[in-house]
Amino acid sequence: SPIRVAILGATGAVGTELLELLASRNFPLADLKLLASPRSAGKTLEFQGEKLPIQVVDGSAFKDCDLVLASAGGSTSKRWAEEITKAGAVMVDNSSAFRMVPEVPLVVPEINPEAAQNHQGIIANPNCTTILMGVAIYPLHQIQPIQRIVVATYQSASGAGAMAMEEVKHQSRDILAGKTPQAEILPYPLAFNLFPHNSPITDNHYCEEEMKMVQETRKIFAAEEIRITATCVRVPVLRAHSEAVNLEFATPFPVDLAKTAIAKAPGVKLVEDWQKNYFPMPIDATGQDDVLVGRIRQDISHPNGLDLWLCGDQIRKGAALNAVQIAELLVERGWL
Ligand code: A2P
Ligand code: 11C
Repeated sequence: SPIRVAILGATGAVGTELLELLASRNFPLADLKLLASPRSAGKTLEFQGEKLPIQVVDGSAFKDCDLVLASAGGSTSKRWAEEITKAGAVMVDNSSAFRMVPEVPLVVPEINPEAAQNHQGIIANPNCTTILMGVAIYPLHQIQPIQRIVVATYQSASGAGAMAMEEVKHQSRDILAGKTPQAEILPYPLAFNLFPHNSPITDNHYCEEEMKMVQETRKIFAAEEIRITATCVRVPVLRAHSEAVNLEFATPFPVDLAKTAIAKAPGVKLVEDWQKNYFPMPIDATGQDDVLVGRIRQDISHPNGLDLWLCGDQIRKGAALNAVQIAELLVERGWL
């Protein structure tokens, strides 16, 4: 039966994509409520040709909801989680607030759909870089367990929200006009520049984004033993993230087997033209559902190593699409 849905953070980069996906994927909607902060009071958003009002979130907003897709930041998720679950709705949360809580499933439908079954009202959507890497390498992990991952990311502005995307455009215009670029949303100018990821640095000198890749990947793969190290970098790309991934196995992993496995896995697309030196690029991944994977090659420094390169739309599979796929999974399996 049709579902009563609310989007918390409907005006954001991920929120507007959620709206688009619910429409284009014909999600079985009984009702759709758009929620945001007081800054958005009085605004509307278009959905299937209709103008829907944005409501300022409050305690009564979640009555009459079956499902809440939340993408308004961790503190907003924490603020409203209890109200949402008390109202009897299931929360699919795109923030990092609950991801590592043991009883909260952390789900990528191509990897661990069954984990969603035992939810207690909250299901967490992983960090974008974790999702994109996960769908690309899980097909290999199923053939032979991955022992160690070394990853470097090239993360677009969209990961810092819609305002950060606008900021990079402004900065680019300013630089081309000979002006000094201003940084307000991001900590430093990103246009014509890059910097190590802007999340807080933790005690071990990794930033939070890097530790999310370590911890979330292990939880989703249900493989605490995988050794993972990450270096996360913000680059002046608008929407899609890229990642250079080195994998180590217990024995050699044939490159051809890796290519076949990735080519037939759900959610990924093999993109390689060695003659033309054409491989995944953020502009090609933008707007795509699939994670593009290429440059799959033997690691010449280690007999049991493989290298690969991937690009994925941070707002789509990295966030909104994965959340909608979780919602579809709940509906299909009757787990709402
Ligand atoms: P608003 O537009 O009213 O500020 P992004 O990730 O693109 O920056 O988007 C963040 C989303 O989260 C926006 O929809 C924003 O709404 C929403 N949001 C931010 N803070 C709050 C809050 N305190 N309560 C409700 N929604 C919030
Ligand atoms: C980025 N991955 O690209 C971040 C944004 O834990 O959901 C999302 C952070 C998160 O900056």
